[in-house]
Amino acid sequence: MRYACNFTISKALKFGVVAAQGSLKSSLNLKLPFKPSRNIHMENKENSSSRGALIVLEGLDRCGKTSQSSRLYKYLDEQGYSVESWRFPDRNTGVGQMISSYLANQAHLDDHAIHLLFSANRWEKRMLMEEKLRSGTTLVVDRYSYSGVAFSSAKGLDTEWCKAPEIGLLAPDLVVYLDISPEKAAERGGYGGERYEQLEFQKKVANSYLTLHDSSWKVIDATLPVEDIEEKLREIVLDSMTICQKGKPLSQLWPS
Ligand code: NYM
Ligand code: MG
Repeated sequence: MRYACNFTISKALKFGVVAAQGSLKSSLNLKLPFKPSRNIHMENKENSSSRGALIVLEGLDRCGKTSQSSRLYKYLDEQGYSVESWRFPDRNTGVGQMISSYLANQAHLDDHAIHLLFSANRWEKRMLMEEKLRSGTTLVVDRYSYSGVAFSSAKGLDTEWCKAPEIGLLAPDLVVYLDISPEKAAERGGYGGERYEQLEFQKKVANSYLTLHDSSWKVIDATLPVEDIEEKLREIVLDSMTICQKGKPLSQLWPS
């Protein structure tokens, strides 16, 4: 059976093109020819709720998320923005190490148990995440709750059950789904020996992802040349960062 995800997502959801924003440095130069005094900054209400953006990249294994995340991080950093590159699972914590050995097939866990560990791995970073965003740092995050639900529900777990432990985590300002068919992703090679890195399973994950789209999602065709993806990504990310900088309130999963 021909896999329909690539067609459905890429063509059905039109990519929202936004005008590229200038760098933070240059926009500051434009708006503020003088150095603002501390008082002006404190009195400006809009400025006080200004924050960084929570940007999430999602997609199948081998869709190019990790390299696009690092290219995006490098670009934003070079432009002078306060930005950090994060990823889930975060394998550096105790919980992350349990997840890592599960993925490496060294530990065997009940599907529900590993789902909750992936979720706990996000919860243990939630407070830090909020602090970073409120302090004005933009986070570029490689996988988040959507991976959690897509991969676990692809095993047959109930979607609503999978979503429950994610409720209350910070909602991303932007989710970029790098859209590739499972067959094309598999052709790229480089599936390691990790659990889940199999074509038949990735087909199920792709279908699960389809049910998760919400208003924070944008889809980019992951089969485009790397530079084209990078350019589209920058445009939508800068747009999202501008909105957050103006004082968009933080919200929580799951958005309606
Ligand atoms: N994964 C990732 C999950 O099953 N649930 C989650 O919550 C997250 C964040 O881990 N195949 C799966 C998806 C991947 C695997 O991630 C490892 P990565 O980005 O390939 O290192
Ligand atoms: Mg992977």
